[in-house]
Amino acid sequence: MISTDKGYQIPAQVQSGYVQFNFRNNGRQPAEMQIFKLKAGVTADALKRAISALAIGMHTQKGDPAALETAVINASEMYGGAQQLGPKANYSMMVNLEPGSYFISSVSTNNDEKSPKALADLGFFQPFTVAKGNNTAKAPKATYTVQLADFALALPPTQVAAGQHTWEIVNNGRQPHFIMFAPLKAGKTPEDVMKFLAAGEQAQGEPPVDFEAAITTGVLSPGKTNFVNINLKPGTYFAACWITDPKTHKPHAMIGMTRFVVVR
Ligand SMILES: [Cu+2]
Repeated sequence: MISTDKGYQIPAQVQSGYVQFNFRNNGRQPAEMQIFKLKAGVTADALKRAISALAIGMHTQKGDPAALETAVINASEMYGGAQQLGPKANYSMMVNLEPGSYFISSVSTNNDEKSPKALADLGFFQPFTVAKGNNTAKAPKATYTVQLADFALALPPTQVAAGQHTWEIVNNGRQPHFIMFAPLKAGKTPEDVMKFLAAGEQAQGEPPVDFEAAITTGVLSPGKTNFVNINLKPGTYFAACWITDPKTHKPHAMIGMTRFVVVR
């Protein structure tokens, strides 16, 4: 599953069951490759329109983010994937897929500030079919488990070991969730991060976490699980989910979905 500057190169079909996804970004910008399953009765065009509207809405900060997200939720089931995958970066994960009509897409825009376009309208919306077959792959063994809930993050109770590990990311909530691990900048503390978060749009100065170095899973619909292979370096990470709660209109990070992880 490769992302380029012009779109994706992905297989047309995979077999149902546990599927290993190896994402690779060969483009010059951060890539997003999220897995969407078309809900029954929804057309591919309707899903693409909902994804494009959300991408433009997030970019221009116009429109109600919760309503734009709800349109995507109503059109699809989300099975995770890669978000914010840097140029030349790889990200692999395993997910259990039922037969159906799926898409890899991006909920981002291009870099045209004057008239931003949704990447979904520029080739970053590629179909693939999940067909019944004789796939006997089993769920991998995970070293760490993360439970996503409305609205909390349950992480391993103790510090985690640096290096490549398989993490099981489970959405036990009733809303979609994901998890971002962003390293704290040198000299910054969890208190600095929580102050910055509480200030919201009034926050001053540089963020205390390095968002560009963050490792971010794709969005998971309720009940979905991803087994992701991630490599955390020693340090303290800010873990958060940024989906919007349709009731409070706040990002999940502002209503409980934050934690700090010490990696040694
Ligand atoms: Cu969330």
